[in-house]
Amino acid sequence: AHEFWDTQPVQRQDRKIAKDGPIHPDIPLEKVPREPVTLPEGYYWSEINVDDEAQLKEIHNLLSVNYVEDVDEMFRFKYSADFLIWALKSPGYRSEWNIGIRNTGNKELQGFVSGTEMDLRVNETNRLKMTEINFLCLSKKLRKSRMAPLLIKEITRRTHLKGIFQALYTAGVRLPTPFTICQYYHRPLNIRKLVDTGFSKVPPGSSLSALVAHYDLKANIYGEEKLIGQLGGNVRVRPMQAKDVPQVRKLLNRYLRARSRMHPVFDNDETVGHWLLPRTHTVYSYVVEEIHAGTNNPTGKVLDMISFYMLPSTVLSDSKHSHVNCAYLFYYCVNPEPVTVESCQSHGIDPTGLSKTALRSRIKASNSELVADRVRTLMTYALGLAKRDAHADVFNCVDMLDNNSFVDQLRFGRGDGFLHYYFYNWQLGSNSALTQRDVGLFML
Ligand code: EN5
Repeated sequence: AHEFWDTQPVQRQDRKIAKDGPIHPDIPLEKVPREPVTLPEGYYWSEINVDDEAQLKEIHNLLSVNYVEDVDEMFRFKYSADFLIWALKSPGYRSEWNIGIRNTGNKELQGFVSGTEMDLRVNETNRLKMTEINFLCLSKKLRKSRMAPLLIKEITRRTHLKGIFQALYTAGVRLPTPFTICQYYHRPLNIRKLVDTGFSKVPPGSSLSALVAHYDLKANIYGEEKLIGQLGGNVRVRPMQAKDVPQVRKLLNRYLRARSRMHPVFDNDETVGHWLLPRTHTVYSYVVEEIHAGTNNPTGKVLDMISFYMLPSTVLSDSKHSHVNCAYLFYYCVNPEPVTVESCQSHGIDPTGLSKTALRSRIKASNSELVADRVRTLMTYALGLAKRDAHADVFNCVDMLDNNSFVDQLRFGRGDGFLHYYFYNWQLGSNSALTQRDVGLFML
């Protein structure tokens, strides 16, 4: 039993539900409490102004010392101050959703939680406004104080005040009740350092030099020229620019809708620009653009996009390295020329004798393969780019979306961590459960 979660509108493990929907109805504004949740004696609520460098540093410090660790307490997430600006100041952000708890005595920041409004599609039919909850953190000395529920109740109240009644969050720990559980995968880029810090082990019967060879990004992975053929000849890869935003927005929305059943809907260019335009040491994004055959001149058409963000982990054990520099796969989209009834023969499908439905399902399967191939090619680039441009030691992802199509061939290995996805006040019908592959939403 969970003292707190059992009182909250979250999906129950054992209950069968006919269809997707809220657990409690919307609450009229006049029924939402005007006063903040009561804190224990000696603490007070404090809205954090991220524009103020000093306050930003306070969040950065709180998280650096107290935020998420792996099960063995060997590594701890270390979000940079620039990263937090990116995460906490997206277009339309509300300062009152960056909530701190301070000590009355020394005014020190002891707890934090943030909310970001987003537009989500879940299972085709439902478009929902949700609050994405992140960076829930209490200082270690308050860990047993039962104050996390107070942070959650207060961000819930402030969300209700804005007429939003659903939320989305992820956690490494299992709570009541995840709608899907993803596993982490890791692709070493600097295996010596990973072994030095204990992030990676040399398996029995192997050796460091064998691992170095195994994880070497060969010229045909790292170098650009040789890969161009794989992407189809007349293309090149370059960092994403502001002028690409409108095209990327369309392609990304289309890809997420086609390939997943739970994903954000990007309805304006400003938001896409915020999340995807490159920021040194924080987010790296690249587009595959078409070039005129035999020249180096772009046609102006963007075909694919790939991005990753940088989130180092502090090494908590004794090591000559203080940090592991981790790249995390972020939004991507591929758009291969689709197979159609007209073009199916050139893709090895013989339509003669096939029923309409049989043909349609062959074409669908063939399109999935095209997508998988192209995702794999794109990720090959991403590994090299993460190493070259961001000096990443390891490239991480979870087994969501189309990620199963590359992890084995590109030599990712399973990590010991899991990412649980949760809704607040939204439950899924028994016939519309979501698997890892259905997830098209990346969290920071
Ligand atoms: C915020 N909204 O457990 C919620 N990380 O596997 C965030 N393991 O790094 C929730 N234990 O497996 C975050 N190396 C949840 C994740 C919390 C952090 C976490 C895991 C993910 C992790 C590493 C280090 C393990 C250290 C010992 C790991 C193995 C890598 C190896 C490379 C070669 C191929 C096999 C795997």
